[in-house]
Amino acid sequence: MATTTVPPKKVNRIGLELATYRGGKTTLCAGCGHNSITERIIESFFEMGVDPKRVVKLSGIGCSSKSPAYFMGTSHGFNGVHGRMPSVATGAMLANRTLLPIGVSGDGDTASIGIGQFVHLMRRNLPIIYIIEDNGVYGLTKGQFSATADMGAKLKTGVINDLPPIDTCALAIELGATFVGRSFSGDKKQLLALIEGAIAHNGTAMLDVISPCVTFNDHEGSTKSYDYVKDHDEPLAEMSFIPFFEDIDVDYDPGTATTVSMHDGSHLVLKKLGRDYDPTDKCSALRLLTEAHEKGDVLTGLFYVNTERENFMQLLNLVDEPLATLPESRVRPPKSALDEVMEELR
Ligand SMILES: Cc1ncc(C[n+]2csc(CCOP(=O)(O)OP(=O)(O)O)c2C)c(N)n1
Ligand code: SF4
Ligand SMILES: [Mg+2]
Repeated sequence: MATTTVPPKKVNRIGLELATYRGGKTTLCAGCGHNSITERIIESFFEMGVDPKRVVKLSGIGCSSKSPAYFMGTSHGFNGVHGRMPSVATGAMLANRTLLPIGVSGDGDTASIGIGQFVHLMRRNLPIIYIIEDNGVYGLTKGQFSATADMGAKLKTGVINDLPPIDTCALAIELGATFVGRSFSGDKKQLLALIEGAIAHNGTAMLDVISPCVTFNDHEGSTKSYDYVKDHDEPLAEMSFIPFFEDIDVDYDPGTATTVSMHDGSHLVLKKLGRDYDPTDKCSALRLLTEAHEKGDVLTGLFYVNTERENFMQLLNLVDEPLATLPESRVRPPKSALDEVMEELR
């Protein structure tokens, strides 16, 4: 009798299957861009061989902020108040710097109610992967314009947006984030390379991912619809990510590609698409974004990377061990130290 052999399931470099990186079943609308981003997060953490037990998932409020429930079900997680994920993330990292934090936010959560928290997170360069699932509307509360909606964009009801958008990438670069890019939920290859690069980065990695809301913002007149982004997407470069545990064997003409070495030994290879561009030049990144806005292009790719700047943990000169698990004898000043302070105040 013929025996059927079941092929072994693929495991990553730490012996885990892709299924380990999944979470609960999505409750978002079928076709929502946020679901595609979840898939890319699952694949990238699997491919990179990140231990889910090291990961902390953080979010605020919105359809986007529900996403962490749908990936890495065995990781730590905290669903904060609307727009307040950055302070929760900062606290978590101060308590345990050995964690790998991934924050998922929405354009409303980040660019409206949470903008004050966002700007301070960016300027601190906290080591975190911060993803904005950007659909230009408040999806959860039935599709009002958000602050990233383009001027002239039209709602289904016919209402026209007459305010200029906030470009979260330009803002993040200006403020000090050190790995900043934009992608589209429908561009699997580019988004995967960007998230893998973000995992390898040792500072704030801010990715604004255009993610159409099929229920409230996918019609003609919207500038965040699948059709509009497909027609106007201008990728800066063709991106590939080579993790530190794979040999770098790239055959390219140095005039046409740039390699970015990440702190963990991984590499991002950016093959130019007609444009001369240096992703380590902050001024040219800001100029490019301004020009793209003027032309109505949706520029995507890695706009800016700086692997040299100290992150928040290094700046604070924290000990390597998590503060949360240090014994009291190491976190509490002895009585003699307090007596000394009291003496100085006399
Ligand atoms: C303090 C507070 N204010 C307002 C709300 C109502 N509210 C819930 S989600 C949301 C906006 C969500 O938009 P976004 O972050 O873009 O997420 P999306 O649903 O589009 O993914 C608002 C205003 C709230 N929950 N809490
Ligand atoms: S309302 Fe929009 S953003 Fe929310 S789940 Fe549905 S498609 Fe996605
Ligand atoms: Mg939104």
